[in-house]
Formats: sequence, structure tokens, C-alpha cells
Amino acid sequence: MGSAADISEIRQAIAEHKGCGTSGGRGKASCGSQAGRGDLPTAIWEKVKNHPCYSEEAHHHYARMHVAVAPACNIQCNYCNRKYDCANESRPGVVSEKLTPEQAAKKMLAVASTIPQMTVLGIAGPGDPLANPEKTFKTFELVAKAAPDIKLCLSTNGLVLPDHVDTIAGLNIGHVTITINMIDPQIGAKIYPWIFFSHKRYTGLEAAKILGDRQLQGLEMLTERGILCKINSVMIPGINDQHLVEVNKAVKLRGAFLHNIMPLISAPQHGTVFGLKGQRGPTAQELKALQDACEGKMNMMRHCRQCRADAVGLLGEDRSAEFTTEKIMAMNVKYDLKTRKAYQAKVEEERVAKVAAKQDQLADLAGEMSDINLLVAVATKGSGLINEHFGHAKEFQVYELSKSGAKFVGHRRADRYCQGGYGEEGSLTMIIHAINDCHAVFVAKIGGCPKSDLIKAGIEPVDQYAHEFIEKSAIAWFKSYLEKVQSGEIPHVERGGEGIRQGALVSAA
Ligand code: CLF
Ligand code: SF4
Repeated sequence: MGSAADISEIRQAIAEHKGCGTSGGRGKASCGSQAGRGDLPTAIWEKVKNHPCYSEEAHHHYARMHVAVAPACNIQCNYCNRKYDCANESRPGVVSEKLTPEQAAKKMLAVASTIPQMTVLGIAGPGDPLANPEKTFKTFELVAKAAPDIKLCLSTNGLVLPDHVDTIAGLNIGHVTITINMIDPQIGAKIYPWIFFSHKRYTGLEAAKILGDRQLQGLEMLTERGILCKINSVMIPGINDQHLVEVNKAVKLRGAFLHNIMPLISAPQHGTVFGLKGQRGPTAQELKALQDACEGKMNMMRHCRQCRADAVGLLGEDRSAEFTTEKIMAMNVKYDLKTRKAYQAKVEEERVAKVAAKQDQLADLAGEMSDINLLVAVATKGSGLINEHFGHAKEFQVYELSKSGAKFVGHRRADRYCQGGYGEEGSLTMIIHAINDCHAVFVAKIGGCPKSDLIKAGIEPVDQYAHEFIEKSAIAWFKSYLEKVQSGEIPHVERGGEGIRQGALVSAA
């Protein structure tokens, strides 16, 4: 737990400004800008600067890992099938390898010594971490002892959170995510068929009321102690989509730092109540509209990858297969803090260079009056660079460009087009569908066939900025686009997209 001065600094800073979850363009000197620290107080900056979920900018550079030590759960969500990981922070249909706390600590050391930019250990399932308090807290204890530089992060449905706040603070767990999908029990009853609380099973409105009250109480107790809280909400069209604006206000009022509205991913094969009923998830456009509507009230996370309970690596990449229990038990691990720090110092230099490049480019947009606002997609492997081939990309990051600069607004998953020597036509159609509200796609390299299909679909393939910084390049391209429009060389055409359903394009990986 931080000092009293730190706690009051954190609470005041959260109340006063928009924090680090967003990525802004020109003029946002706060942590919301990708310029890094901005006006963030030291206590918060220290917590977010290298946490890939709490800072959009950090997620290009720093990795997290999850350890799946918590199998049990104390509630039932209609978007969850217990055969799989907790869907509050995972993609449905994924099963993680369960670990003991000792195995988890060994795995953390193995990952930290292999991936020096891994800075956060999270426990997010496969059930609810606080429904498994002994295993969860024992793991955090072992990790803190073995690697004091690693940030500890916990994700919970919040039902028993108030009972564990003191332990969380005592163990120096600095980041807690609570999944809050409603503050109205009438809505909650449509999402949660039952909870198990104080040795008793509750259903219907009563269950939803207990859960909602406990979640908000837990949030208040955490923020009072200076612990940074993120709220996850699953957007379920027709059930809680409009209501999430009210949830957003309620959690902001109670000191939440960041709100992550995630799309419901439901498919009949996941065997969930919603999947079997045919409940659809939101389109990318619906999700963005809701995030935009909430952003005025607090900072929104838009870079969540709904990762699995044993995820390892940068958000969006999955290196869990390199660290199976069998492999880590056979590894000779040496935790070298000095090497990790040296590597991270290099990462920081890279971040500073990236920010400087973007600032230079932004200066070129100064005085720009155009109200044109458009989206572009980017193929990237990380580090904030355009460094992925079109054919190898399994997701595209989406940036909104306007006279204020380049702002990260989400990502679109896709099946990879290149299948080792040949291009998969079905994948190409899906990729074009996934990014059809974008004016351009930035890639490190692209072949002739996909290039011409993209052009036919009205999406400009851009490979001239290969291996350069994303935002700087996007701003440069946007400037030249505006010049062409203003000179009459090309018309500006609005691209609305056709309503891609989030999750519909999830690859099997
Ligand atoms: Fe893990 Fe969650 Fe901590 Fe991040 S994930 S426990 S806050 S370290 Fe991040 Fe993954 Fe989204 Fe979670 S991208 S699912 S928000
Ligand atoms: Fe499933 Fe997680 Fe909900 Fe529990 S809290 S029912 S594991 S989604």
C-alpha cells in the first residue's frame, strides 16, 4: 500500500483528470496523451508507466503474464461456460493449464528471465481469483518475494472483494480489475442466473442486487486505499449496452481509474447461455460509439485483447505455448534484475524517440482547419512500429486521424492471409470486411494480389512507412491526404463500414 500522501495524490488525480487509458493527439498533455507522463502525479505514473493494460502507450512495449491458479467461481454469468476460462477477462472457448502457487512462481521467473519487458503478473482465472483466496494470495506472496520489481494485478467479479481488500492492500497488489456489467438488478438478473454467497445460493433480482452492491462497495474500499482500479464491462446489445453509460458514471464517481468496455463474444459452440440463445455481440462500430460516449466522463481502455488466464507476452501476442508446465519445470531459471532493468532502460529510450517523432509530425498539422476524421488500420508486431507484413497479421490496430493527431481506437482480429506460399482468399475477404471502415492499411510489406483487392474495396495499402513509428507515419500520411483533398486531386469519401461483429473474426489461435 502507498503512503498517505501517495493515496491522497492518487485519489485527487483520478478525480481531476482523465488518466492513462486513452490515447490522445495534440494538446492532451495528461497521461491520456501518448506523450507519456504528461501531468500525471508521480504516484500514478509509477503505477501505470509500464503496465500494458493501464497505459495504451505502454502496451506497445511492455508485456504481462497471467498464471491460472484460480479454478473455482462463486457466480454464474450467462456468457460463461465453466469448461473454459473466466470470460470476464478471457476470450470464451479457451482452456488454460492450471498451476499450483509454487508452479506459478517458477513460471513467473522463467518468463521474466526470457522476456525482460514482462512487468506485470496478473491473476485472472480461470475462475474467480477471490473465490480461490488461498491459492491467489499465496501466489502473489511468492512472486513478490522472488521478483520485487514485478507489478501485481488481480481481476475479480467482485462478489467477495470487500472481504479481501485489506489483504490486497497488505500484499501490495497495486492494480485491481472488477467486472461490473450493471448497477440495476433488473438488468443484472438477465446476465447472472445465480450467485453463491455466504454459504447460500441466490437467484434473480436478489442475486443481482447483492452482486452489484458488493462490487461498488469493493471499488470504493480499494480506491480509498489508493489502489488503482479498472472496471471491465461486457457490452451485451439489447441487455446492458445503453445502461453501461450509467455504470460508467457510477464507477467514475467511486474513483475508478479506467473503464474497459469489451464486446460480448458469443458463439453456439462455446455452450454459454447467450451463445445458445443466439445473443449477438456488438459490432466494432457499436462498441466504438459506446466507448466514445463514455470517454467524456472518464478514460476508456480500448486496447484490451480479452486474453486467456495463462496469457504470456505483449497484449495481442500469445507466447503461452513456450511456457508449459513441462517446459518451465525443466528450465534452469536465473532471475537477473540488472539485465531486466538495462533492457527496460532501452525500451524507455525507444519510447522517448517515438514520442519526439510524433510531436514533430504533429507540428506539421498545426493550423489545420479540416474537420475530416477517418480511420486507418495498421499491421504491427509491437514497439509502436509498422513492422508486420499484411499477409502475416492476425490483427490490425485501428487509429482515428483528425486535425488533433492520431488516436488509437481499437483493434480488429483477422485470420492471417498468407498460408505459407499461397494467399487464402477467404481470409482476405474477412480482412477487408474487418477493416472496411478504414481509408488505408499501413503494412511493412504486401503482395500484388491483396494490394489490388484492397484498392478495389477502397482501402489504400500503404507500405512506404515500413518499420517506422505508427503515429508519426499516420500523421504524415493524413497530412498528404488532406492536401490531396484540398487541391481537388481526390474526393473525401466517408466510410461507415458494414457493422463487423466483434469476435466474429476471431481466429482459432
Ligand atoms: Fe491481466 Fe487484467 Fe491485470 Fe491486464 S489483462 S489481470 S489488467 S495484467 Fe488487459 Fe488482458 Fe484486457 Fe485484462 S488485455 S483481458 S484488461
Ligand atoms: Fe465465468 Fe468468470 Fe463469470 Fe465466474 S466470473 S461465471 S468464471 S465469467
